[in-house]
Amino acid sequence: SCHKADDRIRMRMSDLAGITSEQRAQLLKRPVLKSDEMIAKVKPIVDDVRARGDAALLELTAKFDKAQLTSAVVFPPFAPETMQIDPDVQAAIDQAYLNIRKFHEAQVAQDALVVETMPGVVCSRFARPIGRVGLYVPGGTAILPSTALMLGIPAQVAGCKEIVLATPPRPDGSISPEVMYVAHRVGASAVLKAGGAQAVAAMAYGTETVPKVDKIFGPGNQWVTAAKMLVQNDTDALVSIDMPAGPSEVLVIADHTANPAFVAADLLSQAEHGVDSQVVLVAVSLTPEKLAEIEQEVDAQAHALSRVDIVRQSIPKSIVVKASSAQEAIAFSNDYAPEHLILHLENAPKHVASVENAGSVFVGPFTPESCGDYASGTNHTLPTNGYARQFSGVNTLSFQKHITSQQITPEGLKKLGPVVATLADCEGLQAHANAVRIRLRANE
Ligand code: HSO
Ligand code: ZN
Repeated sequence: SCHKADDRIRMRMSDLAGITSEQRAQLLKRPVLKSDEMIAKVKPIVDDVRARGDAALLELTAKFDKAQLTSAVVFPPFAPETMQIDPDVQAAIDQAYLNIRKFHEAQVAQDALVVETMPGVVCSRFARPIGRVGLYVPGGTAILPSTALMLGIPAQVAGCKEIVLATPPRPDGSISPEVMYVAHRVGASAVLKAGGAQAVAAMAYGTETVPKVDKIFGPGNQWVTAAKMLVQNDTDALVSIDMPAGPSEVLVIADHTANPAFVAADLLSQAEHGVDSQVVLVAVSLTPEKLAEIEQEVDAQAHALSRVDIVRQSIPKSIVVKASSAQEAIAFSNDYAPEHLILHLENAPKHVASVENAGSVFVGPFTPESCGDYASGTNHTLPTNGYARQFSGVNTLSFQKHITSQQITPEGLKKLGPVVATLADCEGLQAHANAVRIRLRANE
């Protein structure tokens, strides 16, 4: 090939056959998130914004984003010149918008759940939007209008009344027009030109100009994640968060039917996100030749990328894990609980039933993760770091809460009342029992 052997970009090899449980546990590990340390670092920033509001926010934005702003918030209607984008990009955003909207609208339960548990005892449950939400759209090495879509659309579909979209400004004080266009499409009620812990703090507590929100969503760097965790634990802020976030991940399972170029392209699409991206290939009974082909493809495709310098750091930290069957591969994946799982397997759809832990699954050779990242309809804000064991990705329900309700008739109380009174007596809570008996007597 055209480059020197020592310039090869390659993954580390390991084999599930004959490894110890300690070695297996090592393969399942992510880099340690130093959350305590980071929380201590962001605390002064969060406290400063809380205490001094806009003055602190503007100073921190000047310091970290090198942008001199006189005001951190833009309210709609947004000036057309701030949303001027390439017509092809606009058409692509519009198509992505429709698909994501369609999938997220289907997640809304139209009617309240109504169940008569005993004659005359009717219990129900209905959804209401979370009133005010804050959406964090990262800046940094790539502009991410797709993240604005993934957070803004479910907020809009859920019916949130206030949608604050925060994203770090560029040094000239502007926001990328693509992100502004999405803010407009999703009906954002404010765009906050701030990033990092200071943006999270401003949305959690509110400032003179930044509206306070009830829940904060979105991926971000360690500073953003730590700030979200900090404000979530402050009962004065009274704010919740979507989920803890870590570096982006993909686990690809490939067998003899896999196309080496497709597999390599999928691995690299995750590896280019950042130097700490987590990329795992589980190779199911691949011949050494086939494995070598994948490695060559990774190397060759990597060198052609504009972000080769990022990939040069993330790919050598990535691992190839050899497995002897698809079942063994899926079992490993379930233990790893990847953010994204791609199945390059013979009869890929039949294996989906065995998936227990994953943020989102990509089935078959023509389903690249990129489609889910941008435009197929599913959400790309997904649990990382193994949290796919207990968290769902962001979805329409993430922007709602459920209220339960009940109504009992006199006949219903006649049947249910004695049950409740007995349990209240058992717990020694006489007032509870009285609240029932006083009514039973009145109905006699
Ligand atoms: N793969 C990322 C999402 C994204 N990809 C945005 C491209 N743009 C989430 O894990
Ligand atoms: Zn991506």
